[in-house]
Amino acid sequence: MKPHTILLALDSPEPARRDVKLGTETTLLASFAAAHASDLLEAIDAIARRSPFRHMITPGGWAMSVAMTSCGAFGWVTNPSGYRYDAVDPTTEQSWPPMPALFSALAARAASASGFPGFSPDACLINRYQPGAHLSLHQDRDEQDLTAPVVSVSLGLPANFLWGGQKRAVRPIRIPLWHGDVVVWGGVDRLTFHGVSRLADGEHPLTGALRYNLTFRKAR
Ligand code: MD6
Ligand code: FE
Repeated sequence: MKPHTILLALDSPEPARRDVKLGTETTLLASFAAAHASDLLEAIDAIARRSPFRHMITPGGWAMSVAMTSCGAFGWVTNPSGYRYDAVDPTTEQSWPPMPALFSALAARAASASGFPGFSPDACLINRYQPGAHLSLHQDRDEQDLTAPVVSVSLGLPANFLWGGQKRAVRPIRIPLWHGDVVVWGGVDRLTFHGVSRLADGEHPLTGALRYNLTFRKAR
């Protein structure tokens, strides 16, 4: 092998990867959404023009480093008294932008491919990370229907996903999530503690110095 061949392989930002089972009922579908990335990003921009990204304040009083907005019938919001799903965006005092058909179709296909047929999300939380932003270890437990999975789509800069256990004390493992990766998780893994490490500096051809994550859920 010529030296430049090796360099090319190391330079490649997204090495060829396979789907991986992260847990009994958790699947990483490598690059599953990559072909739709530009359309997804365009739709995110349109949503953010109606319901802008904002740094919500946690009940503890801290501004989150991750900027968030939502689309679909319900959006995820925080306020001094806790977290909840609301049909109204508190920033605009209007309903959230509708969920684009591309979003719900992609989420349903990913869920099906991972053993959760018939997934019909009514909420899509959109997270935007700039370098330094992170998400502390948490469980997704604000949804009424915990039998439905969560489908998570990563776009732009890569991030290390922290994947823990059923108790906060379990030390999480790190799983890099690349542009286009989709994680589907439900069933016995639905309440697994997880988070996202501080985003490293970088430049992605489609998003610049940003990472986006879409999480689809059945909130009600
Ligand atoms: C993120 N994701 O990747 C944050 N939650 O930016 C989550 O918090 C998450 O990816 C539940 C299921 C999948 C996720
Ligand atoms: Fe989460």
